[in-house]
Parts: sequence; C-alpha cells; structure tokens
Amino acid sequence: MQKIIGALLILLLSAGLAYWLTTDNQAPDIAEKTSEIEMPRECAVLADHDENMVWIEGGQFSMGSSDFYPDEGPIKDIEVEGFWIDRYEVSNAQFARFIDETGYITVAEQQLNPADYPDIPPDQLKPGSVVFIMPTHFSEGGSLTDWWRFIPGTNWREPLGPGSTIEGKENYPVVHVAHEDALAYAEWAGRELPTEAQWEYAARGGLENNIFAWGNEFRPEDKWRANTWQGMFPAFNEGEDGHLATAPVGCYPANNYGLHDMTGNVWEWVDDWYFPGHQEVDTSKLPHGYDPRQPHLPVKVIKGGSYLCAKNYCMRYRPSARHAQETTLGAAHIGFRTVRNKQKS
Ligand SMILES: [Ca+2]
Ligand SMILES: [Ca+2]
Repeated sequence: MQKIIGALLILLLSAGLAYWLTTDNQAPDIAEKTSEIEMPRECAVLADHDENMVWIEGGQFSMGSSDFYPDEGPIKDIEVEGFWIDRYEVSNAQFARFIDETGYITVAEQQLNPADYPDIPPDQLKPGSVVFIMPTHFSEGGSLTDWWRFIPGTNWREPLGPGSTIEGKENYPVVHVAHEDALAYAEWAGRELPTEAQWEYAARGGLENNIFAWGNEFRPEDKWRANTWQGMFPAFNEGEDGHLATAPVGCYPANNYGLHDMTGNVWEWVDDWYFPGHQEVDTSKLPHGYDPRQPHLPVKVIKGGSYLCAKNYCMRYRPSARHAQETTLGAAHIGFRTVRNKQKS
C-alpha cells in the first residue's frame, strides 16, 4: 500500500511539474526565446565574392510608387536586360582586399578641397565621415544634425570614430564609402554599380507591385526579414530584430531572387544622379543631379533603407523608396553592392 501511495505521489508530482512547466504563465517566455532563436541565423561567409553573384533574368517592370514619398513617382515602365548582382552587400573583408591590392584611399580619408565646399568652414573639412549619435532627448522639430555628427578620423576602418575598429566585423557591410569609392571598388572587381532600375528590379524579386520586398504588409513578425529600426526613431532603438546597428551581411532572409539585405541593413549606392522624381529631366542643365534640400551639391541615389529606418521616420525600407546622397559623403549607414552587365555564361 505504501508503495502504491508513493508511486501515486511521484505521479502527481511529475504531473504537477509538467503542468507547471507548460502552464500558460510560462508560454510567453518560451515563445520569446524561440523567436530570439529564430531570428538571424546564418550570416554569410564571404570566401569568394565571385561565387556570390545571382543572375537576374531581364524583363519589364513598373519602377516607382505613387503611394509614398513624392520622389518615388511617377511610376515608369522600364525594361531591364539580364544582369548579375551581388547576393550580399560588399563586406569589410571584400573592401579590405581591394584596398590591400590597390592602395586606394577613400574620400573620407582624404583632405577635402575648400574650394569645392564654399559653404562649409575649412576647419570642418578634415578627413572624416558622419556617424549616427542617438539623441539623449527627443525634441519636436529637430533637425538632421541632431543625430548625425561629422567626426574627423572616421572612415571605413574606424567606422565609429578614431580608435574604433572593424576587427571581428569582417562580414559586416563596409560603410563610410563615398560614391566614387564604391565605383572604384566595382571597377577593380571588373563590375559596375547597379542602375537604380536594376537595383529596384532586383529588390522586388519578381513581386513587382508589392509595397515591400516580400508583400504588402509589415506585420510585427516581418521584423525578422530585414535589419530596420523598431521603436520611436531616433531616441528609442528597441532592436527587436536582433541588431541595433549594422548586421553581418546575409543574416536576414533572402528575397525572392536570393538576394540578402536589399531591404535595410545599409543603404546602397546606385549609379544614377538623383532628381526628386522619375520624370524626364534635362540633364544638360543639371548634370550632377538635383536635391532641393541641398541644391548646390552633386547627389546620387541610394536605395533600400538602413538599420536607421523606422516606421515613424524614413520608412524607406521599400524597393521603390530612394534618397539623395551627396556623392562625396559616405556615412555609417551607407554601403553598396555591385553588378556585372555581361551575358549569363
Ligand atoms: Ca535593427
Ligand atoms: Ca541594404
């Protein structure tokens, strides 16, 4: 009898323990942990860049959008020939190989010519780049300078300012590259920078009428699809997607064409001059693009948004979204990828 009571007690205790372990009170924790595990994942190992290009079949698509920022319109029918494009954003390791072989010095490492920048005090023309600094308070009507700071001595090797390093960040996207730096890398690699049409066509992954690269919604769980910003930009970065700043390339899932980080992580240079829309422009009058917010500066297009794009600010993690970037100015959230405009085989 005592043995039976003992066995019953053990059974009850086991059942109680099992119930306690699986009770609803525990479920959210377990679910959260599971989500953490499911979030990124395999990040790219970039042994050979050449093996990491994807062939994109040519075709027609509608570039732009009429539903978001005005510079995304008007929608334009575009025909694209087939081309190769990098599966990943160019990494620090890849960029380092280019620098080692060529001795190239990036724009952020060069002294700028004051004559080219009459509006900027000469003492601010030291070599350097701009870094995002999270504001300690959130002011209404703040300006861009509230969270971007030019820090002398910042460049692709020291991305957070003097003394910082890319050691251990070989698979992270290279940043603080000006447009000509990206172009120099592409030429060294025997490639080109994508046109805006190529980039957008590739980012859409054949799902051309969708708002996002994966569909028309950005549900809470879609945060796992791309490195963007969760929380109220610029003061609260919740990092629910696993990365507060840049992530190693390829951590987030590929789009329909097998390309990673076409949404978010870092903005990507393309080779088109920026104009505030897709309408035809007399480029003989404006040979270096035109951005009404910085009308005297040469501006090219950047695409895809970055880890700093949030729902409340920027919202440019969409294929049709675009932004103007002064060609000589890299930043902590801008990188690139290359294309090869040659036949498939
Ligand atoms: Ca993030
Ligand atoms: Ca990107």
